[in-house]
Amino acid sequence: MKTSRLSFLFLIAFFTLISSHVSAEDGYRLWQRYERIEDSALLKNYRQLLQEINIPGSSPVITVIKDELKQAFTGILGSNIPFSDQAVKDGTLLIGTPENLPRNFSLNLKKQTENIGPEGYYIFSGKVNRKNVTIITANTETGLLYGTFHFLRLLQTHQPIRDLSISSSPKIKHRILNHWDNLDRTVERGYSGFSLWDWHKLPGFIDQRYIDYARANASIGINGTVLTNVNANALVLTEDYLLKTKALADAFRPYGLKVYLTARFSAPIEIGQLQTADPLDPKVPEWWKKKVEEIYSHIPDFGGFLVKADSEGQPGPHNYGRSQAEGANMLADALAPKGGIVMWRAFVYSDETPDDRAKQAYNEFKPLDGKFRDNVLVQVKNGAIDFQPREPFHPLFGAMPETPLMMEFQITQEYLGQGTQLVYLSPLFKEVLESDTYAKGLGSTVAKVVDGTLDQHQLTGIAGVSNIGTDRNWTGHHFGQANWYAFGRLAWDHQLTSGEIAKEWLKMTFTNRNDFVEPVTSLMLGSHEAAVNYMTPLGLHHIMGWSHHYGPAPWIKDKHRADWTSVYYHQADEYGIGFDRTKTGSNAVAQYLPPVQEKFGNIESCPEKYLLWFHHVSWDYSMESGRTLWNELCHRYYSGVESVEQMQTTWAGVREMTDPERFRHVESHLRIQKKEAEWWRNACLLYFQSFSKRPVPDKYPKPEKSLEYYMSLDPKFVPGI
Ligand code: BDP
Repeated sequence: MKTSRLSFLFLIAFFTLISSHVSAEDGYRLWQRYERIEDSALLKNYRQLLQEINIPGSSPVITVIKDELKQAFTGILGSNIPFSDQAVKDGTLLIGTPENLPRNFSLNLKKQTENIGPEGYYIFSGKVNRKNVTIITANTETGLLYGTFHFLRLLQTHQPIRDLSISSSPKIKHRILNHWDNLDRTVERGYSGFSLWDWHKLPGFIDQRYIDYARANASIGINGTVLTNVNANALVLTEDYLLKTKALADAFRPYGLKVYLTARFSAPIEIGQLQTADPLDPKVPEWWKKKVEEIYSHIPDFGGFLVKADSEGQPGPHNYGRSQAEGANMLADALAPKGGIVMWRAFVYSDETPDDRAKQAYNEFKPLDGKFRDNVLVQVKNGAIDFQPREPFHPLFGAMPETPLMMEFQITQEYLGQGTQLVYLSPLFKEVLESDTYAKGLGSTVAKVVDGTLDQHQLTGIAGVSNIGTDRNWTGHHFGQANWYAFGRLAWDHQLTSGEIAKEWLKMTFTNRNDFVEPVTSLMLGSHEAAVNYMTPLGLHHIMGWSHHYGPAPWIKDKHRADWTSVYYHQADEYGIGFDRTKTGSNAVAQYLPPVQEKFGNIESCPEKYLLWFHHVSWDYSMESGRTLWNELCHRYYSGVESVEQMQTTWAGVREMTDPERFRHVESHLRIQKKEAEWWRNACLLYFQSFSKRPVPDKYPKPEKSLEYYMSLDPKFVPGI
């Protein structure tokens, strides 16, 4: 008796151990975990409506769809659903283009697919020919893939799937990740390990990671990937590397993911033995034409080039006295016959700092409006300086109606807490997209510039600088995944709200439990504002650590170029703080259209979140809250830290609903975030106090250490440089 009882207990312990191991969560599966539904009524309902799958065809894309469904249904419903090409019956899930679906089930679908373009889809469920069916249809197989992922999202988030009639197509054509990955696998501004691309083992070895990366992108509609750093290495355009690139392109193709490369402007010299890279020297365009032909001979659907020129040491047309348009058009002409595009970055500013850095891109590009070829997009960062925690929208949006402008966001959190902080970026993305340029009167939002509706552009694009690396959970911080996810979802439909996106992501990534989703959604929604408060409140910017940009360093000065120092940007003195960009200062504000100019240019109407971006303001200036500027600054820095404490409390409250592995990971990162937030607050307030000469209000705890202490901190080996 005793022995069998003991062995029984042992067995129980053993299985508990095994099952806890099986359910260990390391974040690898992202939002594609396909967890089993526990609610038996819901499960029954889904099973009833999904009894077999009918998908005509066997192409690579169809195979991908089938594999995904198998994996998803086995997970979500606990058992696979059989594929069948027999007569349609109740509970059949039909997936196909109108031409491929069984005849009497495709009749009305032609109409539904008329206006959804090549990537859109239509999902229907209900009675057709007296059968209860679900139909996913689209004009192309890629559309079917996107529709399938939408349908799976409904199941993953426990939505009803009866009586569906969902039509969706992307608002923006090119939805692209920019990897700042080097050929040696380091990642510029990467905080999640090394580059995914194992160039050394390519083309021979196709890592399963490539496939899972492509799946994840397809599930959110990302359809392009620039594999290499904008600070480019010409070697990637040599035959060896093109064969490696081809292997990646082949792996990604069934997922609708196109491959692009960065083109180093001086490549004709570096790998082509030419003496010059001058776009007007006939040998140079000729070289690019041949290079492009070579690329397309390997990769027939190659997407095109992304170019950083004349910026931060990168070569460009300026080296030959040529314009940005002359440079871009040369590459565009080479790519045009093959259908490729050029994404030419507007992040151009001089080494000599002749003018406010915020003004330079506009000054350079605005006069070139209308001078670019039809297959050129000018890729503009969301703000005029550089991916700061908060920036007013870039004045080029709304200023170049003849040129398609592509949005560039930074998903990797170079200036927003890097790999250690939870900062949900959707509110930042939305704030920029919803900003009104007034280019064509009220309602001319940045989103409408980017999606082409404001100026009737067909060629449209949006780019996000990737935060993905070899870390097991892809993004270092588990919540970094949410930023990749949110970028993709907004690229598809910028009208989604940050809350909707957060909820979807949380449900699929963690759990559908309301008592988890609700509090953690608010945690996420407040996290960007919190970071702005403890880093750069009220329009402050670029006061972070020298070169690595980690932690606070508002004291940085006397470097070889003024616009890489902090004092250049905050301009603190005994009178006050802030960069005067009005008429009395650099007048950068004049680059906006009049209604925006007036709003930002007037200290009374300038939104306080941008106050110190545009104005040099007295320490005693009276703020909306009734506090003086100095006291408001103190208030913001302290409330930023308090918000992080609140985030910690919220997270502690969901322990029971989270798996221990990810719970602890996030918990410890929040602890780091709290320390870093305090570091920011203390360092900045003590430093600015040396100008303001005003006390930190008594109600706040005093910083424990001195300004000298904070100034002496010098973190070494910060990742991502
Ligand atoms: C800056 C980064 C730098 C990038 C540059 C760019 O610090 O590493 O090369 O942006 O976008 O913010 O080109």
